[in-house]
Amino acid sequence: MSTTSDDLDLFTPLFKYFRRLPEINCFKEAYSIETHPTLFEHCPITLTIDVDPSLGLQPITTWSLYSCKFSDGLYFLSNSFTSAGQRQWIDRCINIYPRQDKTNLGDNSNNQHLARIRWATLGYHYDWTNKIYKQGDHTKLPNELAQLSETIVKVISSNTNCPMMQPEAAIVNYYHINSTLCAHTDHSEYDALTKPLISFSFGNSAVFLIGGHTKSECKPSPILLRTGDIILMTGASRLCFHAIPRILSDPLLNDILYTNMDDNDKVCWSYIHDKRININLRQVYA
Ligand SMILES: O=C(O)CCC(=O)C(=O)O
Repeated sequence: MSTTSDDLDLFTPLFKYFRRLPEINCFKEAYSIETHPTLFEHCPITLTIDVDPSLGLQPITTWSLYSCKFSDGLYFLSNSFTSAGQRQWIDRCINIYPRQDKTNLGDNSNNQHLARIRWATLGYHYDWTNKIYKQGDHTKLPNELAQLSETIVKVISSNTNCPMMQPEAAIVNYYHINSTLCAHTDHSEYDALTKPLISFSFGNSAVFLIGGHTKSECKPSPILLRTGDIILMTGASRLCFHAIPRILSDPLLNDILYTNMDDNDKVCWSYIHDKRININLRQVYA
């Protein structure tokens, strides 16, 4: 049987390539402002708003916002969290968000399964089998998470053509060093697909691949995501295939996050030192 260009999967080969590439080369080849500055366009931030100190953010004047030239509608934001702020989000992802029954392991109310938690959902819970959200399957989205994403989207929207969004559902992904996330699109959000999706990275680094609307549309681009980085998918990029082929052990993680540890920080460090946590938020209904 002949292969047409429609069948040509340009995504999987790059996924496999980064899966096997030596770690040091992943750090060099995945796009970052340091290694591939010409692929990012700096977007000046002009909006100044008061940011709630409990969100763990730096003053907005220190944030660095870029549009990604390789994926239409994709934004990359760095320098927005303080170290203490990141520790606080990691703490919530370890000690609060997984203590419920909407996790890959079901009930985790005593956090007895933390080491094996792969995901937890908050707000409207995603039904992974049927790939839908249900109106009735909802718990309150934690206020601080809603406030964090609203603040970031407000700032980005004021400087770009990204629309505002109402955060209604969150997925917290927990990655071990050998974990991957297969290529997928996020298209279950009913009529809210024109609204941005916002995604936060904490802990070890990752290679994030973003391709086209089909796996054959274009070769995916690899982005390096480090602790505290934020990406926002809007416009064309909102419905693009994306994946995590690789988690990378960040040699600077301890220095960046945990120089002076209290007892609770020690507990968090013992979890995160070989993990990555991603929190992503979406609007589900219009
Ligand atoms: O971990 C990430 O950065 C990506 C997560 C993701 O794509 C998802 O949960 O749909």
